[in-house]
Amino acid sequence: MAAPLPAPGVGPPPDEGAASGPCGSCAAAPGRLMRLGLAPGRHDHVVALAGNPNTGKSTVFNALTGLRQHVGNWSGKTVSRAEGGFTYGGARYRIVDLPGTYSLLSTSTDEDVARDALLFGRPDVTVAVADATRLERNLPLVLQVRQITGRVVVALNLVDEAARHGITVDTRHLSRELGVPVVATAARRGDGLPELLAAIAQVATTDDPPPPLALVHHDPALEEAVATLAARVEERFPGLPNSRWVALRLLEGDPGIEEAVRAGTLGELAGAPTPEAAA
Ligand SMILES: Nc1nc2c(ncn2[C@@H]2O[C@H](COP(=O)(O)OP(=O)(O)OP(=O)(O)O)[C@@H](O)[C@H]2O)c(=O)[nH]1
Ligand SMILES: [Mg+2]
Repeated sequence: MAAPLPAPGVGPPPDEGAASGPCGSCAAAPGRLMRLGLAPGRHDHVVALAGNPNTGKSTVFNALTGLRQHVGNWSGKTVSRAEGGFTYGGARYRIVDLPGTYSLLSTSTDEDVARDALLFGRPDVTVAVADATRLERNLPLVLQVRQITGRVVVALNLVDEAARHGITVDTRHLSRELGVPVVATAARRGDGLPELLAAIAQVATTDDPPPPLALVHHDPALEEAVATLAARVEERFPGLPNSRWVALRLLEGDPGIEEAVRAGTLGELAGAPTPEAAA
């Protein structure tokens, strides 16, 4: 296991390729982090940080990249996506810090940024950062993320705060229930980040991720409507992931998704050709 990471946010952001991690000269060794700052260019894996507002996403982002995304004790600090990089175990990662969101069913513009990145950006790993002191409020988003992908790691953050309130979370049980790794972290002081990195690397490289949690409907009429509509969505937006999710939103009358379908921009979110371009 790698040594604990030093506290994040000390010193200026490193230059591209410069090492600021605990083992700058041995980035290719397994279990070692090298922070790459902005790190444009090639990468092996993309990691997205998702979660409710104020759960510590930017704190994790800063610790892994050496960058200094705004961190503060109020919700809604991150309003657009920020990207940085690190290497770990010889692989190069691009990591995306997203605005906090309570739901992928969206909402506000900030939340749309997060929703679109998660649903249509197809990250290799989604790290769902959850607040251990308010787990019940954080789990709906974690479950929604699990419904779109099995390539998920849950960072159960703020466990230091939780401990102060006498709260402990059975991470093993939670991991079993969700079917993905759950790692306890106190990101502000670097606790659990080596374990989080190991879980990210494992999920990024596995050939056999668990399937997304099923969007099951017990009403056969609804199931048929979802299947029919999903097929139409796929036809109109070839290559669009999560067409069943889109179909459900359309049936619910989600105005943002309706507009993206009507304007033909839904495909662009996935990097797929627009219907016009594909025609
Ligand atoms: N005690 C404690 N505080 C933490 C921990 N992680 C982050 N914080 C603090 O929690 C607050 C929110 O952290 P951020 O990283 O800005 O949270 P965020 O999820 O990016 O917030 P938004 O961008 O608004 O969604 C800051 O004051 C951090 O210093 C932790 O593990 N323990
Ligand atoms: Mg943030």
